[in-house]
Amino acid sequence: MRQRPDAVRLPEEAVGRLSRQRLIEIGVALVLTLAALLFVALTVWAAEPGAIGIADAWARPTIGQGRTTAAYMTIMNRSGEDDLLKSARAAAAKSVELHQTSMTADGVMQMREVEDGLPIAVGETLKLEPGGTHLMIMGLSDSLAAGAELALTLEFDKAGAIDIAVPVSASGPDGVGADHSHH
Ligand SMILES: [Cu+2]
Repeated sequence: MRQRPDAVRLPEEAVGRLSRQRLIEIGVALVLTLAALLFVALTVWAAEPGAIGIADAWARPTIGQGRTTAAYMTIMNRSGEDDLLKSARAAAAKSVELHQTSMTADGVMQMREVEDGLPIAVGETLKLEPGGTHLMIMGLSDSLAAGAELALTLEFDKAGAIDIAVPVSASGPDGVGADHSHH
């Protein structure tokens, strides 16, 4: 027996209604998922003020009775505006200075304090590394041994204060600075 076109269309419409309903359900599920993702994203964003990223931080162990050391790290400015690392401090130290190492004309390594802070433009990465710019940590209340952690606070012009825990290690995460000849 030949089916009339009408008889064929009816079940199709039923299927059509079903899938529309399913589409709405999927749509609602998607919206809820997106809302959840957005919430997570906003939470992460809030935990990273100004979206300044800090990676590969490390500080040298102190030597003997010395209570001075240097800390290094990579700072990425993923925020939407230029920023400036103004200063740093540590509860365990009397002072933390921003230092720049340079070579004099006669080949002597010198460190000088960076008075006006370290600018980091949008999208730029600032590397604090042995032989270059570093944080000089002075007047530590105790020695720092490899394996310990040093709590530091970085003060940015726009992003404000960012607390980091700096692992104490004889060399950086990628093995840099293992020799002790300079800061
Ligand atoms: Cu220094």
